[in-house]
Amino acid sequence: MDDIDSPNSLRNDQIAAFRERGFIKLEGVLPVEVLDRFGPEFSRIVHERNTQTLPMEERSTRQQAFIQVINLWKESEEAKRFVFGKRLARIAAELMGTRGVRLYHDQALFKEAGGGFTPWHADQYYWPFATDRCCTVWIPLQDTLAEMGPIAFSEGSHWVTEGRDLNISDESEVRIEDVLRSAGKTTIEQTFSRGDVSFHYGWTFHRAAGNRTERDREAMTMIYMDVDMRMKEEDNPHQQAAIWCPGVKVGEIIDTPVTPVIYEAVGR
Ligand SMILES: O=C(O)CCC(=O)C(=O)O
Repeated sequence: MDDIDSPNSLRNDQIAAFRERGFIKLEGVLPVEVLDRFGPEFSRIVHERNTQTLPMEERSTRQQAFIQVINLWKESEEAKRFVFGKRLARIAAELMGTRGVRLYHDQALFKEAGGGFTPWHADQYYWPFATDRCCTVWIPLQDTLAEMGPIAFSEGSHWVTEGRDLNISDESEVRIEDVLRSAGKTTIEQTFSRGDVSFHYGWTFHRAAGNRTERDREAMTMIYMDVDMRMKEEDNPHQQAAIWCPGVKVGEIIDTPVTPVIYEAVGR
């Protein structure tokens, strides 16, 4: 009923589309029973750990965009069960063409009722990774129509290098929008039903509209990296390698107790 480990086969054209476009939305990957089981646990943890108490109008753009809680897997066995599930991890490995994936971290992104837009950014800006074999799975916990602010991607933007050095901010929204317009890129915003998920590469530019409804838009995410990912020199203060890759030296595989292997293909 609530299986999160069994394989979900991908077609070759889906893998090709992911690599070409930089993202893919996959329908019905998780049974709704899984969301019924784990969704309330994620909400519980987010509301318990949330420290944001400012009224919306007094917050920065980033603070208006979402409540962010990292590494729910460390908070409860139930959350860990989901985050360590093999189904999504295997899809990530197959999309990226790696022999397996490690978890970098998970994070819940709850866009509150009336919450603001998520500015354009690329996630890999925040990670000290030597290659681009990393991705995020975005898992909405409810049906997500356009007015709730589903994640939206710039098609083929993982090839665009300008704008990669921008922290998520008002500046990134304006400058990356400009870069993508000049490059002739198209923004793809799709609605999600419960059970649908999307994957995007670390360098794929994405954003989300504000939540114009009276209900929170709850999303869970996991960041996967190539099982053989090596650490590079930090190139901005947000990467905080000492915290996220404890004990790892530049050039070494990010093999630590907090970056566990979630899926590895056997016999390859
Ligand atoms: O949920 C959002 O509003 C943004 C999602 C995002 O930036 C991500 O999953 O990498």
